[in-house]
Amino acid sequence: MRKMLFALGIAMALVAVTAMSASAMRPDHADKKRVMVPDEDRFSPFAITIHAGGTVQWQNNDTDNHTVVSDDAFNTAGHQGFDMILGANGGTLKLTFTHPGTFVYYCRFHAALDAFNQPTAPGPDGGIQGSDGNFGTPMSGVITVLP
Ligand SMILES: [Cu+2]
Repeated sequence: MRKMLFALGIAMALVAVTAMSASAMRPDHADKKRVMVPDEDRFSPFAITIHAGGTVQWQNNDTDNHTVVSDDAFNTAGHQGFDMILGANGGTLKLTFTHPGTFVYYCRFHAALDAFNQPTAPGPDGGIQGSDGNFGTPMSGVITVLP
């Protein structure tokens, strides 16, 4: 009987440890946010805030390819040198941010950085001129990662 109780105790402890590690691997409380590219050259919303451990998914609902590029000059949230294609017609990208900081990004097809690391619109060479005569705003966004 005593042996059986000991075995039962071990089994219960194993169940408890398994349950604890499963919940640690599956942080259901972590932020999961989405940035959409509508059928035009912009990220929506422009700015989002998550907590460390959270995930952001980009989805491109435009008929053109776009990119998510983050320049190390102002990226303090990790994923240094990030430069990925966000494919047309539903393409997705997902990033998990493990520590606080800012992830400033742009689309290299529809924005560029000037000599001072300021995003600029593509202008007459690559931009599409609107009826107001402007060549749009640089396609960019920012993710703020809080502790
Ligand atoms: Cu783009």
